[in-house]
Amino acid sequence: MAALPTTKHNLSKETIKSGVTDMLRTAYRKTIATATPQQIYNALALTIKEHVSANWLATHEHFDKADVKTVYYLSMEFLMGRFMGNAILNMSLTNTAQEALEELGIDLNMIEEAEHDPGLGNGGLGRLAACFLDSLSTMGYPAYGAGIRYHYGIFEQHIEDGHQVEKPDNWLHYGDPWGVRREEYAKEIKFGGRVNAIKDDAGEYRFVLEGYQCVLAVPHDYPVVGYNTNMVNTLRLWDAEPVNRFDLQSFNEGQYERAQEEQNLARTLTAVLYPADEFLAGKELRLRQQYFFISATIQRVVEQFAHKHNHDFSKLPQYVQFQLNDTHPSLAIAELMRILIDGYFMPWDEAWEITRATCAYTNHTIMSEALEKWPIELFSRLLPRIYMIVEEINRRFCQNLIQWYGNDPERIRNMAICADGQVRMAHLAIVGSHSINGVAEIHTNILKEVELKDFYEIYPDKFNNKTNGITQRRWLAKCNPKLSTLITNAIGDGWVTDLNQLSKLKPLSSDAAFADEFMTVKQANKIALSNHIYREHGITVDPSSIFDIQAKRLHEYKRQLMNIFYVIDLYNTLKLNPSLDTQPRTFLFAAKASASYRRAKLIIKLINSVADLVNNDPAMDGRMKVLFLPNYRVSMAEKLVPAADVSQQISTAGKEASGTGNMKFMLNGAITLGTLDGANVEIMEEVGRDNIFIFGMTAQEVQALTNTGTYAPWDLYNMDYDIRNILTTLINGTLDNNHDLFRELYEAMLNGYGGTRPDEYYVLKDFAAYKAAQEDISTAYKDKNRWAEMAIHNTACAGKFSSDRTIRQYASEIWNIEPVVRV
Ligand code: 26Q
Repeated sequence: MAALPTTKHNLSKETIKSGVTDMLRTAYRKTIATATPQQIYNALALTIKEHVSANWLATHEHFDKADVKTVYYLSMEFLMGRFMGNAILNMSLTNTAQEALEELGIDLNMIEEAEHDPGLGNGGLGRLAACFLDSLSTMGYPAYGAGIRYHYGIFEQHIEDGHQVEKPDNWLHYGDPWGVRREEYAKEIKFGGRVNAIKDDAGEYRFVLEGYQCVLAVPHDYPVVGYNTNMVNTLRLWDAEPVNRFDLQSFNEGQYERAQEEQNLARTLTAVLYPADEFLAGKELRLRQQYFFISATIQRVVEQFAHKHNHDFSKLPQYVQFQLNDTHPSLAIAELMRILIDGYFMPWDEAWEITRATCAYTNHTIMSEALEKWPIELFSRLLPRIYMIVEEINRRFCQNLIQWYGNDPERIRNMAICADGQVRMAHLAIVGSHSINGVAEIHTNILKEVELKDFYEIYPDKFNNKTNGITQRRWLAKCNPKLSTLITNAIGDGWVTDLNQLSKLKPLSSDAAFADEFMTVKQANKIALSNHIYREHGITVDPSSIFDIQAKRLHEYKRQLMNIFYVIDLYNTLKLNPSLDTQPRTFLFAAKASASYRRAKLIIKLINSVADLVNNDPAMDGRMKVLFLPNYRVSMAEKLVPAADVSQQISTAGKEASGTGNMKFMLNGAITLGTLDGANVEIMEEVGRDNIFIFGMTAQEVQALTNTGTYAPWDLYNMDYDIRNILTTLINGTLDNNHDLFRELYEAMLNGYGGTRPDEYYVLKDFAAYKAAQEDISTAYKDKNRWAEMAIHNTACAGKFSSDRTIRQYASEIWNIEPVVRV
């Protein structure tokens, strides 16, 4: 395969300086002295983008010439985090940029902080997509990310009187320096209407949509700069625009209302990201969003392929792979069928074979609430031709089932794509893909053995595991420069592109001098976080206390409730026994709750009420502090991760598909306090049982207990003094004046409330084990040498969790794609 042309990153200090000053003058009529940090940020970003653009162009010219196989990562979410610092790091421009700005009298860090953190995702699934793009570029795989250019990202979380309040996140407000609008590739997307069947000359039926609504999908391209490579991939985010700014024809035909409708559709379609994760909000607009970016992407890919390969679509799977990030993009299967059949008159069987060989599906959850199902009424009204195709896929699939199993109506109803008045997107994704993967060993096993058992039986070869990973460029090199430098001084910088090299640190975990330096870095990071917290919230935290962090979306299965219960327990204990010798702790929480998830929001209020109680009690000074840090996002994670001593990964076993925060914390030398769930299991395998705090029921035990239906939290209440005391604190006025605010949580634990089973996520069941593990941690922390050894060992064992490893496995085991040669 032809090599990528060499284009060196030769941006000089002087070029950066003149670029910034010129840009400030042209764009804002400002000088360095008078420009705002935002303006300087934009000027610097544009300067760097201009430089990136040369490589970006060259990369795509090369792709075109060499006719490379390309992977399209289809995702409703890309949680990219700030662009600029990452681009600077990956292009090895950190020193140059720092010096250039210094000579202009500006601090680069301050300018980096001026970049709005684009929140085009909810949590793990969106951030995984971003890590994958970084790895794809760094390792030289031709790839596109394809998604939606939401005008408003995940809401800004404010805390008012302890409650979560959502405010719009207008990330485009100060401009969009990294995006390139590419009108020339715009595509029309059709909704609604009627399908007309017309017989063609050969007597074949052709299906034509009439009376539809139409919007224009316009791509905005963002560069994905890899580390130390001249290859630049593309994140293509589609934005909606009216087909005709003012539809004269419709106006003249008296269809003014239709034109108005289309204007409104365009405005609302890409307005907001749905702020729900693992929590179904089955709204029409979401289905529209899905079809919008899928249809645009597939249309463009097929058109480009047809042009290049002379319409020989049998080769499509050899050149194109679509990876579906959960079921959200699974309309891709039906849309590809539609285009091949209606657009290129391909027979069904041929189109089906090509489609299946081109699509692959990743499952990210076993929470049944998150499984996407659409009412047939809605689906067929909004996407009538797509529905016909889905129906036909379903009909043929059910026919096969009858062949394989005989007439077993129960089984067929369970496995069908269309049943009970709904379209089940997971079933469509499974049937229409050549690969189905889970995101950690235990998760994939649960899919095979429980959740998707029936499908595994008929398609055993399609199922495979791809344990998640994270990019060490953002999650160590960028966010923790002090630790990076220490590691590089010890073992060289090979780890930046080969994380397994961290294992060279293993012997150093018992080296006193290295351990000292390692813990000095940790301490410095804790001080930096403390200073940040003081600046933002006026609260002082003690950097010598244990920094115990749980940062992730708020969900009952993640059990933030268990964490805050332990805080209440510790408070109760210290009140009763003030002279108790405990290790000072700072409990840090950060989490957004889905806007419509009432109980999750109540848990946030509870955390804040407990924080008020504890932090305002002078008896707790120097003993414990509790903080809820508002508006968790990628840029906040970058501050928390380097400063953590303890990483809380405490989901009910069997519920967290993988988790990726667990990997970020471990990489930065935090010790995991966790259940045997998701990737925690594999973290334990890597670090060994002595370097992690594991507690609680296993997934099998949870499954078994759930199946017996005998779990009775009242027994625990009656037998366990701690539990009784904690639950009483919820309702006795200690935390709120009206006594009833947290009654729902009390009821949910003991009796079930609002349709949930009593203590559905086994918080009380696992509590004693959790408390014991927390006490083990306090004891362990006292032995500074042992703790340092554990911390270093965790970093040293993080090699497996690089997204580079994950992507290499996707590339060889699912996509069958080779990297472009690097020069
Ligand atoms: C579905 C329907 C309607 C509206 C929203 C949704 C929706 C949106 C987002 C459903 C799920 C999500 C996000 C899921 C997610 O982030 N899952 C996480 O994926 C990570 C990456 O694989 C795993 O590490 C986590 O364990 C998993 O929870």
